[in-house]
Amino acid sequence: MSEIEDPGDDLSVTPPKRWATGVPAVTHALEYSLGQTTVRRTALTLLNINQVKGFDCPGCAWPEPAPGRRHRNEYCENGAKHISDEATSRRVTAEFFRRHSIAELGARSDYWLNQQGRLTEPMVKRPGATHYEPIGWDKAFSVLAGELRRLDSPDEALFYTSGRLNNEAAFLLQLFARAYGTNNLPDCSNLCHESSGSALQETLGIGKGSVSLDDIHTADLVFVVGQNPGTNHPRMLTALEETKRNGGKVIAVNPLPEAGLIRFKHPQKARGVLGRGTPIADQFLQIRPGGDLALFQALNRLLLEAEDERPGTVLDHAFISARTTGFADFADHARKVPWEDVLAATGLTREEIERVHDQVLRSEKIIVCWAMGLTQHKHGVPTIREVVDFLLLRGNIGRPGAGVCPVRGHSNVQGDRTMGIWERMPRTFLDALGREFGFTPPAHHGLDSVGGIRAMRDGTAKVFLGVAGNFVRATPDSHVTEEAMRRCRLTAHISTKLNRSHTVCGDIALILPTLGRSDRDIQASGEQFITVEDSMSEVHASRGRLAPASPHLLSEVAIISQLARGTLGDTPAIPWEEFEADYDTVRDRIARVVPGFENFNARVAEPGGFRLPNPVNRRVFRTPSGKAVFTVNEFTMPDIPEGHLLLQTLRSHDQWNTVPYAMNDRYRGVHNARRVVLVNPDDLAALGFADRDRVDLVAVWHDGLERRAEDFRVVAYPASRGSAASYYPETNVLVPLDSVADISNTPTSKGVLIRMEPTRAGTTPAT
Ligand SMILES: Nc1nc2c(c(=O)[nH]1)N[C@H]1C(S)=C(S)[C@@H](COP(=O)(O)OP(=O)(O)OC[C@H]3O[C@@H](n4cnc5c(=O)[nH]c(N)nc54)[C@H](O)[C@@H]3O)O[C@H]1N2
Ligand SMILES: Nc1nc2c(c(=O)[nH]1)N[C@H]1C(S)=C(S)[C@@H](COP(=O)(O)OP(=O)(O)OC[C@H]3O[C@@H](n4cnc5c(=O)[nH]c(N)nc54)[C@H](O)[C@@H]3O)O[C@H]1N2
Ligand code: SF4
Ligand SMILES: [Mo]
Repeated sequence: MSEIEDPGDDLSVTPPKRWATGVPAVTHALEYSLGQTTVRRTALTLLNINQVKGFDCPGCAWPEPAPGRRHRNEYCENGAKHISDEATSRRVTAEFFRRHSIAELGARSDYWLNQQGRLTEPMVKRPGATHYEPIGWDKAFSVLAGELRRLDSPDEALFYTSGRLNNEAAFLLQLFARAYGTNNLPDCSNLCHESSGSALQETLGIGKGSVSLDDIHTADLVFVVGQNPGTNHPRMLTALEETKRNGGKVIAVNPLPEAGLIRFKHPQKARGVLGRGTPIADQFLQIRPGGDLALFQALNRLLLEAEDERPGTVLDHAFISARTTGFADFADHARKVPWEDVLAATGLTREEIERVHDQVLRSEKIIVCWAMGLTQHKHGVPTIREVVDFLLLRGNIGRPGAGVCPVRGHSNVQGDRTMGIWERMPRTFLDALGREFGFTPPAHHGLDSVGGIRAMRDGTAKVFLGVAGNFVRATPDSHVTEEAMRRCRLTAHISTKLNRSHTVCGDIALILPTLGRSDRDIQASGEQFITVEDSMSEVHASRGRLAPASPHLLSEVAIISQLARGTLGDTPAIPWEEFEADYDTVRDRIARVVPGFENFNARVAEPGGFRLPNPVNRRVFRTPSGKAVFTVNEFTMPDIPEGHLLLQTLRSHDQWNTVPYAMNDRYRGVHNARRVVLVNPDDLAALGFADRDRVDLVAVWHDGLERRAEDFRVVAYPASRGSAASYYPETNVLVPLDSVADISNTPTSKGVLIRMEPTRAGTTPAT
């Protein structure tokens, strides 16, 4: 294993890749694994990932094929990197914290912090201290429980989770928060697919996707909008390859010509490795940032006009009249969408859009997939509602090969929501929970992620517990957020690895280290497994297979159960000890509280688990009217004044959310640097900049605060005009806390208005 250093900045650029995966991907994954641990542990890890008796990949939420159809190596390059990052042999010990002050750790890069390895024992920072010091588990729980009990109101506490958390721990966490008395359960979904949830709940009556892997395989046409699957959901390319083999078409919509959207080389098949690979997108629409609402409005207008010309042949009238409401108002509005505005907003030509329309007319079964390129814009919710309008028009909802597919991020982000991690769970859920455990859950809504930051900033939230995430790096307006966290009485994190959030402390701070997905979990009743739900509502078991990173680690279920006992005292109707001893008993309760989980333990014991029912697939819509809802969405033109660009903050190929694994973005050809901004050469010329210039990125926002990200290198890149792209979390300083999507309150991480200035920074590059 090599020595770890803070990465320097030594930018080199090669042409963007035209295809994703193939042999280099396999090599890169192995290189990363072997840099972290031994050959034996690498082999053991990789043999168990995504296998029926192994553990679920802790990467993204893309589903595995049915058990009989799984490949021996059912994982991708990035999945292998995620799991090696967890299975690393490096360790962060008490001695490490003695050597490094918190201030010193805070000055290190995200990369360096993560590379230190797995956390090994609970640590505390006491008021006024400069260092973390070891603390026993019992003492740690009593400190945290004591602070929780001391609050004037339970609503002064925040319980943040990322979608890495498993179902059992998530169910217990929300039970604990509600039994304690608050709905303050902000999560990473607030920063991620909340716009999808909001739009789908309103229009279809359930905030989840409706399609299965088989639907993708058998669709006639799949749209991939605002998504970079080659990097972020690599095995989605295998599914799209099958769609194409079955004669289906793919249309990609993106400001960037992402490698995976163009060609795919299957890494586990000779044909893929040696050949030119499969072309993925039949048509690539290089849209202007934020132009998707206009695009789908134009497609809807074309469908209505086609129906006028050939009545009874284009729209699914039987479906529209029996199962939907709002069609007339929607149609009135859609017919009036002006073409000149559509072309300006999308940057596309009318011919390009008409070509898509022709393909739509030839396709009986259509799926639209999307991710952060839609959800993280101010008009993310209206955009997704317009996508639903588009699908409803031809009855592309609730039948095989058709539907909505919000492609989820974290491996169990969808499951955590199903388990009740949401600040606004519906009354029916709260009532069922209260009945099962003999208490009255609070009825008023809790705080989401942005609301939680405001509350800490304003001093109305005082205790923060973060589970399985990196809150200060995941959230916008880094300086504001860090200040807010520092105002807390106590900040605590249940984590596997060191990250920046551990260095931004309240008066007291705790690090509570835990088992990862790959670690064996043994409790009083024997070996345990946990469960997860993927992006397509498949629920299955996951069993850790490796020796735990340290003998002092507790599982997340154990930590939450012990904390709950410490805080709430004896709660006869909530048997925390039993839950900790045997996770089957947690699942028995989930079965009684959460619809769709009846007989949970028996069903999850089946190889591959089971799929949760989605009423939309029976064309049952749980909206107030009982019907799917057409919506009227005001046309929005992203406003980019002259001299400015709309910046999107996105992921490089070599990072997992807030954690860079390497300083590269391999497919985009960016090497050894992360402080770069990708801009179209024509925009650069118009703005008076040149490739490799050093610039500051300055956000334009109406509160008068200057938000500046210093010393970035410009890279001339084939991005759509008016757009700029740069990596998160380095650019989170630029996203104003109050710049959020309408309705969903999701930070507008893909729509930050900026200007570039020659850098003010000295000649030494920042890390
Ligand atoms: N390797 C790896 N895998 C991951 C993650 C990771 O960090 N690393 N993170 C996981 C998580 S939590 C999530 S949520 C997902 C995220 O998955 P993605 O949504 O694919 O992630 P981003 O990198 O944010 O990329 C956004 C994509 O949308 C495009 N885009 C930006 N703005 C627009 C727009 O206005 N219109 C359109 N049409 N496109 C736009 C960008 O060019 C980019 O291709 O990935 C998950 N998987
Ligand atoms: N500017 C900008 N900001 C964004 C985004 C963006 O596109 N642009 N994307 C947003 C999105 S989509 C998301 S989902 C969030 C992600 O935000 P988070 O989910 O909060 O962040 P992660 O980087 O996934 O969290 C990494 C940490 O999780 C811990 N961890 C890993 N595995 C485990 C485990 O098994 N158990 C426990 N207890 N801890 C574990 C490790 O300590 C690690 O350091 O960021 C959001 N922020
Ligand atoms: S596609 Fe996602 S879940 Fe599957 S192996 Fe890759 S990272 Fe893991
Ligand atoms: Mo996400």
